[in-house]
Amino acid sequence: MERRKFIKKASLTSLAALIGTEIVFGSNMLKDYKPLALQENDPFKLFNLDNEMVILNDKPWNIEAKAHLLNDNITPNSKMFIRNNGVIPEDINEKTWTLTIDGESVKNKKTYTLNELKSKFKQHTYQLTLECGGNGRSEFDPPAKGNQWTVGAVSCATWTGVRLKDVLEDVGIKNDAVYIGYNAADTHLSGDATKEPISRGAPMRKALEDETLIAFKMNGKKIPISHGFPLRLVAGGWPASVSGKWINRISVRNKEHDGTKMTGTAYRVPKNPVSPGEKVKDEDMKIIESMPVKSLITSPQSGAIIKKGAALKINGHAWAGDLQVSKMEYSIDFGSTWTQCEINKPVNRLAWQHFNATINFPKVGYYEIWARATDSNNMAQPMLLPGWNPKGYLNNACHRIAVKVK
Ligand SMILES: Nc1nc2c(c(=O)[nH]1)N[C@H]1C(S)=C(S)[C@@H](COP(=O)(O)O)O[C@H]1N2
Ligand SMILES: [Mo]
Repeated sequence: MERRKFIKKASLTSLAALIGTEIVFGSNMLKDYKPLALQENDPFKLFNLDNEMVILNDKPWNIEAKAHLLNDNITPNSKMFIRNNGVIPEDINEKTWTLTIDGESVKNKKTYTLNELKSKFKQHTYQLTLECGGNGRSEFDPPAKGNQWTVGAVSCATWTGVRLKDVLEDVGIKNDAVYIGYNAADTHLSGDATKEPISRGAPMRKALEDETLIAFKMNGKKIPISHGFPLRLVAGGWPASVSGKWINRISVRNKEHDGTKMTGTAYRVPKNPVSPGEKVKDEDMKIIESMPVKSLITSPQSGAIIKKGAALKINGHAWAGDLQVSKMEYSIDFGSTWTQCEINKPVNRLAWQHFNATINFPKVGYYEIWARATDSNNMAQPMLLPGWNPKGYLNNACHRIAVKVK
């Protein structure tokens, strides 16, 4: 008879992290036993999410917020979208976790433990906007394959870590460096260990920005497993796919990084406008860099009933990739006329900005409130859908909510 195999300590630790507390007699669990709390596979318990979050996919987990859930200035963990390309790694042990910096353009390849990173380099904290390149995909026609994000694949949390540029300075960068690329511990959905779910990166100018972090804290605590514990890259303002979760390696490349999902239609859009449904050649596509200007009305919730004669306060956030939002407006007449909102300066570069306005409606009836942000280069959001592209990226159309005055 086969000997009973008990669960390994490392697995126990990550199971406990998923459940959110110690499994007291966990060492008695057989190797393949799955605790009931996880058998139910309830993502709300699993990831401690707000129960209004919307599951788009469970293999892999892809979960988005609704607009009104994002009303906080700083996105709490429970309301932060989750986007995975593969399987969340198990057996994460922060004591033995390392980050290797290598690549053709590194002078001295080095491997750091988490403690070395934390003690050797100065720590910085920023609020950083992360939006999935595919946020808004559900509106494109013909539809694009992939998760049908509506508006909720965006967040602005507080991230703490060390600057990638300080670490790169420590290893020394050769003159021919053009790009960094990350590798991470998540695994391919097929189970094929030779395949990676994703390995993206950014050109040196983004890698070397002050706000580009190798982060180990989110909202003041250890990063939740679903968001990249114990270590993730955070490059605010760019498609969030650049912000690699569970990273164990960053390579400094002497060419554009060619990892999984850097080529073809992945996170790339046509260089020139194409007609909907058109096939686009590889060489006519370009990598998405800074995200376009966009905004979200987070209060009231669409469908609100307003009392006749009462003024309505609206609130929301606006962001503009690497740029700032310089103007925020709303319209209640389907975009014929626009009125300015009040908008704050960002807390730091690449943090989203908060706006508000007080609206008086002329009479009872149905209205739509449309919100439009303009960036510091004077580019405004399109009122409706922007240019079609094969994978349905970069939909920055004006957010619209419906209200009734009764
Ligand atoms: N290792 C790894 N990093 C990753 C991903 C992934 O699947 N694996 N998904 C990327 C994508 S496409 C997005 S939009 C963001 C989502 O970050 P979040 O789940 O913390 O919100 O993580 C990025 N980093
Ligand atoms: Mo994404």
